[in-house]
Amino acid sequence: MSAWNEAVEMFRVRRDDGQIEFIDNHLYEGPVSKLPLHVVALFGITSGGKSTACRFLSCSMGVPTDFPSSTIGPQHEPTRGLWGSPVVDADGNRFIILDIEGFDNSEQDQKVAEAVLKLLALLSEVTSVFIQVRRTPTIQASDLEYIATFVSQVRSTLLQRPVAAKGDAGPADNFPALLIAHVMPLHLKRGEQEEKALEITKQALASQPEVIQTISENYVELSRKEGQGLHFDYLTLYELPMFKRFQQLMDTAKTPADLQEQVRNLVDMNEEPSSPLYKAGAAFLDDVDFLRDKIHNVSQVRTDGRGHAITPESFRQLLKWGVQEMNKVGPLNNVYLWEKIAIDACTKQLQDKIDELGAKVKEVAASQSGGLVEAISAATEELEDLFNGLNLQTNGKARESCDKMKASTWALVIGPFKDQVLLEANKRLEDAKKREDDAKKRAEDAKKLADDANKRADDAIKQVDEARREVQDVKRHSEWQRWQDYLQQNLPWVALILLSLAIIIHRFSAAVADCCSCFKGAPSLRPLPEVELTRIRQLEQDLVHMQSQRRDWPPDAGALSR
Ligand SMILES: Nc1nc2c(ncn2[C@@H]2O[C@H](COP(=O)(O)OP(=O)(O)OP(=O)(O)O)[C@@H](O)[C@H]2O)c(=O)[nH]1
Ligand SMILES: [Mg+2]
Repeated sequence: MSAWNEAVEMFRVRRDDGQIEFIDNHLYEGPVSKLPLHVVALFGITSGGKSTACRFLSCSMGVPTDFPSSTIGPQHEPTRGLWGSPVVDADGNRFIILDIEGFDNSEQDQKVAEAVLKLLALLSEVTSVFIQVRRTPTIQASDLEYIATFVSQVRSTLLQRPVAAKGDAGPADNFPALLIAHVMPLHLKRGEQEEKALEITKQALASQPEVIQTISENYVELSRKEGQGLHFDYLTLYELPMFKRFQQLMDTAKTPADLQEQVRNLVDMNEEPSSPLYKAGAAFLDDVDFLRDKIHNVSQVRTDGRGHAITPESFRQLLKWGVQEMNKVGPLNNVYLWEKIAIDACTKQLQDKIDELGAKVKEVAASQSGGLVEAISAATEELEDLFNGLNLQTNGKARESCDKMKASTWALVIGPFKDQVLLEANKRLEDAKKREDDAKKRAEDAKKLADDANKRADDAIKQVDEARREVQDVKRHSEWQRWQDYLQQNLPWVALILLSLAIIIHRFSAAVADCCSCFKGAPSLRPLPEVELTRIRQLEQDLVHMQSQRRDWPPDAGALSR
């Protein structure tokens, strides 16, 4: 087992005026600060054995803590204020053990006693398990009155019971569990301890039912026996008979393991070696382990005013703010208390963020390189995001007041940069105007260029049309030329063919006519066939001659008529 941890002082009660001082320390920091926390608080009358129980319980839970315990007798130094162990991982959860200044301390005056009660009132909002450590020879029903009185005092004078809670607290209600750890020279077996709790409850119900009612309304139900809901559990811590030796071991043991080993070896010579009480030290340590197991069994994380699990961080908020409120006069409404705590929590987060963002903005402003407007607007947005992420109840006081705080503090941070922002904004405006003019000019130039381009394009189209037309003309011309050549080459032949045809037709028709005239009578007036033949022959000769000299075509009209 590792070395002793120092117990952490969390509250100091000023002896002169009973004011409670919150001592902010590292207890609430680190990676566990946002994880659910089980708070285990030991309370009871002074010299009851609370600090001793805390020391051994912390060893048993794995976070051995040097809770300052007092010595019996004139040197008795009582615990003052509130001390805590570091947060410990046990049974898969995180626990913190608290040792509270005892009641009825001879040095306490009324104010200090009230302050202790206030501390308990505060703790009743976050504690998962309250352990009343008592050291009386017996326990009776009337002994419960003490716890009931304390609870009712807390509820009636300091902290109102949540309005939502009605009747007995059920097993899962947001209330603490109550264990009574009775330091006595009796070592009860496990079953016997539960029997004892039932017996005490039955006795109390018969004689003082209002006491049981108060306890049932303010502590969760832990079990049900014979139809009776038990709102506390009872167990014993074996009271070692060898006071001096025990205290000596606590004062001198080098390490927690060393202490546990030596305590385990403590034997009670007055007991028979066969008796379980012979091994007194082992019986005591066994009881402490049983107390630890009970804690693991009954402990459930409490929730804050918004229904969120208590964490080291919210625990700190409660202690810090709660104490300020408790230092004023009660009674306190617990809704109001949680509101205050929520306000403090969000105020702190906002303030941290504002400090961080303010530094960034300052840096940008100092660099004089522009961008201040963007820096401020980005920072404002980041701040808003944080605020919205706080999930404060809509229309709640906490939201309203944190919103106000945010607005006013942020205004104070960015106020000094107002002139610089204005200058930057004006310059931006001018630049923007200039840019707009430039853009306009560029647009005009572009339009002009576009017009020119359009015009050039039109011209080009025109030129293309013209060229196309020219090409067509050339094409047409060359076509015509081709025809001309063709005709020049082939026309005489065509004419010759046609002429031949005409002659053939003529000769044929003449022959037909002659034939007919033979049969019908007088010869026709047509020239004689010999004359005709001569003419045709002449014509043929002309044609042959012309073909040899194409240029003379057509031959003059006289030649043809001959
Ligand atoms: N023999 C014996 N002595 C015990 C036991 N528990 C506590 N003591 C002694 O009782 C004395 C007071 O014990 P503390 O643990 O300081 O008691 P406390 O309740 O913290 O006292 P205050 O802080 O003054 O309220 C110490 O000298 C312890 O040694 C026990 O179980 N057996
Ligand atoms: Mg003490």
